[in-house]
Amino acid sequence: MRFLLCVSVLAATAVLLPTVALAGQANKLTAKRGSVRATVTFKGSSLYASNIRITLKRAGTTVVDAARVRDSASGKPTISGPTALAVTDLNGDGEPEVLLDLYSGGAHCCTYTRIYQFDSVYGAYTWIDHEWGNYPYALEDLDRDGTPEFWSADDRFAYAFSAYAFSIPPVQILEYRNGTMRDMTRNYPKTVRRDAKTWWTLYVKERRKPAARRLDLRGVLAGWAADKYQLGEQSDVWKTLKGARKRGELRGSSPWPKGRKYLRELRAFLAATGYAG
Ligand SMILES: [Ca+2]
Ligand SMILES: [Ca+2]
Repeated sequence: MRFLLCVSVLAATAVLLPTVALAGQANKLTAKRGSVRATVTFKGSSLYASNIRITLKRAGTTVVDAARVRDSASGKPTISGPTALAVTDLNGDGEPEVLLDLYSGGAHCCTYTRIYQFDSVYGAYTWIDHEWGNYPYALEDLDRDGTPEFWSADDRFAYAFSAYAFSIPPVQILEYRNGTMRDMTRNYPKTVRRDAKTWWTLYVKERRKPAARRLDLRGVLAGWAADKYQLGEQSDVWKTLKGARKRGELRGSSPWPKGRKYLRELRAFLAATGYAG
């Protein structure tokens, strides 16, 4: 139930973000691992910040000196609020990376992580941004190999088959390798099976309730189906979904598809998002 808890918290993301200070007040985040020390300063709060600057020191040398944190696309100084800073070795090469979490506003959108990686050839830091969308992440060494994975949920399922509140996203596990984030969810079947079980339990509990008082089962079953696909159990999915349609469980409000149309669109969606591959 851990992830269910995690997801249920998400609707209040904006409220839960660590805040706050009075506008104009200077704030500071620091983190350190091994020889790498990171400092972020900003004015305002983690909801709306200005003058965000980052300093990265490595082995006693200042590599990035109070540089403005800029938007990757526009190059303009970002106003995304810094919410967390961490230093950890993401790929097990002995060199710690720096993770800066930023929140760019909105109730259901958008948190992203900027990952700074040291380039030993140029003696400088480069970065990538990874968008999380509606769902948070946790860094956890799921396979206990000494390097952490990003444990989150697939944001493409938000609003896909039901309203946001009933959208159930399947678990998504990402690894940072060679300067990019890679979806490695299929390599973690135990975690996926636990996630599938969570959504199945929720479905069974909800379908017993009168239609007017239960969650939109279309959203719950979509997330469960994606987990089952990751486990190679597609035939279970369609057997269950066809039964659900016959029992009238795939009805609900528009504009989301219902009945047979739901089955068709979910099948196409799972293929388009790479679950069927
Ligand atoms: Ca590293
Ligand atoms: Ca690991």
